[in-house]
Amino acid sequence: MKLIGMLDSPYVRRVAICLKLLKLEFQHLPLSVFSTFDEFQRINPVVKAPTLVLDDGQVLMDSSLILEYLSSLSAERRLWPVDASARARAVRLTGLALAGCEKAVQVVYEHNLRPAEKLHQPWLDRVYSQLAAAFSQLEQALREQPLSTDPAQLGLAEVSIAVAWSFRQLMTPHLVDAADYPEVAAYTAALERLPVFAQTPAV
Ligand SMILES: N[C@@H](CCC(=O)N[C@@H](CS)C(=O)NCC(=O)O)C(=O)O
Repeated sequence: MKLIGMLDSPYVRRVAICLKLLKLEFQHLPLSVFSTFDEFQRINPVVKAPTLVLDDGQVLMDSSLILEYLSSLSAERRLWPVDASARARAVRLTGLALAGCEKAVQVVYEHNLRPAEKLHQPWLDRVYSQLAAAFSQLEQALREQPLSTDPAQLGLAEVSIAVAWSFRQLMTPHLVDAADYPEVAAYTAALERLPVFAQTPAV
């Protein structure tokens, strides 16, 4: 299997970390959807990161779908809790983390890809408020019920929260005051110290 995309993408990074948690062999090709667009396009004409190229040549995209596929390959390690109510919570937290990623990406694209005179402030304000809401909900959820930092217990919710917060910190540090999200920040810092995270760095 080949994972295509750069680890500064939270979507690529969460797939890379989960591949390691699932102990699946893969090769990583850190192509950029921007600076190496043509090379990326030759592998996946749609140019979406992450892209996963299977050994039989099939090209998968979308981190959630890729992770669903990868989960089916591992009998011993699960990325979601088995218990229905724990699973619902994990799905909820993962959705919040992914919304946080999506909104941070939108801010980056709005500032980096659109000419400054074409910035649409009402749209950006909406995105900022959605970004803050996603992390506020995560903060409250972690305050009510902490998540495990045991590497053996990590699943998609845990990985996605830490990856999302690190990405937001990296890309939009000016937008959110980390001091307002102490639980999310501390939880992320704890996971970033684990070997599987440290060996899969965003930068
Ligand atoms: N929902 C998708 C989002 C993936 C995504 O938007 N990736 C960005 C890189 S962070 C990308 O491919 N951008 C190029 C584009 O959308 O044209 C997923 O979970 O994989």
